[in-house]
Amino acid sequence: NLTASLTFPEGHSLKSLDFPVGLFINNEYSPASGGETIEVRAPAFDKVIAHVPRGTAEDVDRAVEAAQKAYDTVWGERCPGHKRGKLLMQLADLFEQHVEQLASIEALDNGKAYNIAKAFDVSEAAACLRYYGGWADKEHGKVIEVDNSKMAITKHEPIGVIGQIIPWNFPLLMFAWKLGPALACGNCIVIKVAETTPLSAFYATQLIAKVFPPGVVNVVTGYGNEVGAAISGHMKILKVAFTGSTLVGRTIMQAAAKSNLKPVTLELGGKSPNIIFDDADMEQAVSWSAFGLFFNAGQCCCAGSRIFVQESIYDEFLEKLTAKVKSMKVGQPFAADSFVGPATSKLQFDRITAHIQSGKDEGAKVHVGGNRHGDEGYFIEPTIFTDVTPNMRIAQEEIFGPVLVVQKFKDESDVVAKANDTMYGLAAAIFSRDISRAMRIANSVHAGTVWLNCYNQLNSQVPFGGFKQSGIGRELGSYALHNYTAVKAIHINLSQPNP
Ligand code: TXE
Repeated sequence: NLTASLTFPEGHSLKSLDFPVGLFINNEYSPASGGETIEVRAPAFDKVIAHVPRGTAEDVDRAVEAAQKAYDTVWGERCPGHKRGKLLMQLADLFEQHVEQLASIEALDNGKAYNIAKAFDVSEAAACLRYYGGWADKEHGKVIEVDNSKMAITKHEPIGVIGQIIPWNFPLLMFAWKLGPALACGNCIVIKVAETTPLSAFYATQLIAKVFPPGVVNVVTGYGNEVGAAISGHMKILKVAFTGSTLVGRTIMQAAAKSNLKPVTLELGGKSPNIIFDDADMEQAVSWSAFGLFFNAGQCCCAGSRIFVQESIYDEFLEKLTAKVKSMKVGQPFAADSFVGPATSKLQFDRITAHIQSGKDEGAKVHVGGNRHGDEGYFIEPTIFTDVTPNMRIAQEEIFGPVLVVQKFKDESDVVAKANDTMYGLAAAIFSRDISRAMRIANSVHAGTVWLNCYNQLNSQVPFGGFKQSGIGRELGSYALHNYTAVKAIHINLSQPNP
């Protein structure tokens, strides 16, 4: 049965939704070659809501063939940039027209609040596609002056068939971040969505089929060590882009090296420092800091999971942060005022609770929370740890849940050393009214993104990616286009005789 039939809780504007969930190859749906399926669960209710194909290496081969055929016949340089751009913008429009359906699926499948999925995930996904639609006819090469007897030019060509692998924390948004630049540059795609949250992408394939020729975008669902491994080790996939754990990022790079040396971009984990100086606007710093960690229940790669507060304001900040965190509503995705949703899967719930236990065992103090919330679904109480030392697991490892670690610092050099004491380098934030101080720290922290007096700000126009073990390459902005173009240099002899 290649259909998902979702029903939504009473009171929600949408009652039910049916849509296809087969492997999406050549704009058609099919079961997995092995005939097996994977259960998809709603984490807020802990119940099975759909079954999707458990794709195989053979299915990836079929998707690659479809993508190659589309690339050789209708896409790549055969479809001019302005036309590719128009199609991307049409898809953006369709995302917006289907915002209610897409956000409802996201809320059920991932557990995030419907209102947030609508205002953020789906809107930003559409904005991203539209932004890259604008780039599709603007990624030009150069004319390079050498001497009068010859001319050299560069062309920015598409790479060909590319592979992409995405996680479950922002299922539709990550899908758009990957599709946008790759399609704008003229590549064909084989993408694996996360096995836990595949449904919004499946709904989106119906919209893709309305806009793009068959084979341009192919979606293969399945497990990482099956479909993901087949993509990253494929001889005919010429580039792979991945978002997920640092551990799997390493595996992807090894598979790329062992197969055809395909270039790799990786957007991996983080343990991002959020630094509060004594001259910060206290109310704003508290509010952004709570948002910086608890947004998406802490399941953000750039989550501000290590807060450093200057000694003299530590007590006041902690008191206000505690009040703010206690006021955040933990709840069902379809309740209007929910802010903190559940962990997206049982596996993640178990990983987060194990981290909380390790904090308790290693002697940190649970200042707020620290337990499961309720008895239905994978909810965890928003948690703050204090009395943390830098070597504790909760201070070093990415928890990827609603768990915050608050520490004190003395002065600028102390906090820079503490902030950089991590293998990660994805993001950092600084709260201060002194722009010179804020910029000094911004220049000193090892992070691909630095927010001054705000947190979790992401725009399609602005590059995003990690230093150190947080990744390789940049997504978003014009920077992401470099991941998806092959530069060709052409030398034209005008009058130079062979000596
Ligand atoms: O990640 P995985 P998981 C971090 C976060 C989280 C931890 C584990 O700390 O707690 O990772 O989450 C596919 N070859 N992030 O286990 O396994 C997998 O099917 C190819 C941070 O979910 O990395 C899925 O599609 N692919 C992060 C995707 O990789 C493989 C977002 C991500 O899953 C594979 C998610 C393999 N061998 C987790 N194994 C971020 N940067 O935002 C798995 N996959």
